[in-house]
Amino acid sequence: MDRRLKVVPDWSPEVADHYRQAGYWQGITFGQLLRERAQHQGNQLAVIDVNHRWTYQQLDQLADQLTAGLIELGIEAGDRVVVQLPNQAEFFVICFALFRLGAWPIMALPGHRQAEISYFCEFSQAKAYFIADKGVGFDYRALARKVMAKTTTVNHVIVVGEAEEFLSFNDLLNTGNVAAVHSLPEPDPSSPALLQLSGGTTGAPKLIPRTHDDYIYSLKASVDVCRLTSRSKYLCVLPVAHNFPLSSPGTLGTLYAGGTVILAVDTQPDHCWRWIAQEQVTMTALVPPLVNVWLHARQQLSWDISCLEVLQVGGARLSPEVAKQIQPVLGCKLQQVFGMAEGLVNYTRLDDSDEVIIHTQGKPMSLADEIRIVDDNDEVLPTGTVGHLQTRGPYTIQGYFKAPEHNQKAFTNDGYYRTGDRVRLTEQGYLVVEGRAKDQINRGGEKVAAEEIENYLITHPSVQDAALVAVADDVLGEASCAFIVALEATDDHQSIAPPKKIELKRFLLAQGVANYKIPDRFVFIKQFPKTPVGKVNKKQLRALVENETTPV
Ligand code: OOB
Repeated sequence: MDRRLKVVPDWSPEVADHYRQAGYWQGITFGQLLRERAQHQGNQLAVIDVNHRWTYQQLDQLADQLTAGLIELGIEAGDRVVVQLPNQAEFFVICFALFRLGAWPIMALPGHRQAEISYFCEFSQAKAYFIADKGVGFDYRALARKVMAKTTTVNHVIVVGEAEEFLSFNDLLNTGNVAAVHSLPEPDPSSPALLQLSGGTTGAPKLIPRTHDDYIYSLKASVDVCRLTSRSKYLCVLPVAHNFPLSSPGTLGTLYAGGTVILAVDTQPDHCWRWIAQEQVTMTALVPPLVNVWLHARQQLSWDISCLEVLQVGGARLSPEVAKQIQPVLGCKLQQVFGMAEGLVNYTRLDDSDEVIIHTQGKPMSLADEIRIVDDNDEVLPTGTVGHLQTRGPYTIQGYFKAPEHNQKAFTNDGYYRTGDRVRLTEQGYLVVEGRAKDQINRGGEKVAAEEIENYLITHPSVQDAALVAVADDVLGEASCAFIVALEATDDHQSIAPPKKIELKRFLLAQGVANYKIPDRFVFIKQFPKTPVGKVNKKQLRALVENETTPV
């Protein structure tokens, strides 16, 4: 059987054996990992946030208590559970409890709204949904009410904080039989530990099954490259569930190394630098737009952040001009990170030359990563030529969860993932990201699938057609621009007036679409330019805005 057609596509037995024999896959689970850390360095601080300072032993104990509570609720191995929390310590209790049970957390982002969350629940048939009561001016219980009004599968909403009519996280910690947790069967390390979210290129978001074996290996390799130790202190500024701050090496990598994770609730320098100075943070990670904010703040703020050794930047293109300023202005080393939730992560190395650190996006973290750069016909190109990046390896998935048709397009017959990125390889084997072939907008690290938003827009009664494209933006790097062909008022459609921008924004928000996916600009156009094969010519649309030949 074609492995891409499976519900959870996996590696062939031969390849899996090889990854085990070679020591990439260690055959351990996340539950065991935390238990081991708790036994050997129980008193070391594991997670810090504004309200908590938990040691490894406390985190381990809380994870056991929650596992016991989840058993009482009937959550079992293989069940899916949507987790949507801002950066707070309970996130790790929830994840490790689900890891221990063998249930699969779906890593929703705090910015997701009804459209995304309902889709995750229904598509994955999730049994439970974890939220915080409130976060940055938003009440997640109100969102949960909307989700619950429609869902056919979710039985439990569990709230960290004031639960109102839902289940309280704190109560759940004290309801189960903790002794029973110790006799739970250990999940198979080759089974999924979690479902990550894809940046997406299609109408429906894709879920990425990451196994205990593959994800733990990606932590180990990241920790080696980034030289994390039990003395490392990692400040998590980006949303914790995202693959970059979660695993590259991020928070889970820091816990793998036995270090301390500090969770920031705000990305602003004043808040983050206070943490850095107070906790003697050694490493953190940002997306490019935040780097600019931090660089500009340096003049005004006098926090001593000299303890910060490494600033990782990734998720979107970092310009060499900005890259150059990091060491002189912030006083720490830059590490560029080019990764993807599907697997492959590239890092510049800490001892690379300035030339490499400033001008490339790094090289694969593992010798077992296989990469190739190909033309439109999948033919391998000579070194130095820009082409499509394809990859496979011990921590790059073989297919998305429950997406057989899409998998046949997104993965080659020989198991390579088509990343959709256009890159070139330098003589020294480093990758430079030159562009993108996938139909996606990268809003400063936040990914928007064009088709998803176009599908919503064309359901508006006065929209005939819609095309979402990326346009250059000084702050975000890229912003999203929706081109709209309005439905002409004909005899049959007398009542239809051309829509206004604000109306379309409200329309999308009313559909429950996350804020960051709302187009930054709208441009009305009579008809779309077409390519020779009759597709919408997005390149030409982009040029219209960039040359400002159309009033925006
Ligand atoms: C990370 O993961 P995703 O899944 O949100 O997005 C992956 C895509 C890549 O395919 C590429 O198009 C873009 O984001 N990207 C970059 C980049 N890092 C990611 N484009 C240019 N330069 C970079 N440095 O974004 C992600 C996952 C793990 C580690 C780091 C980033």
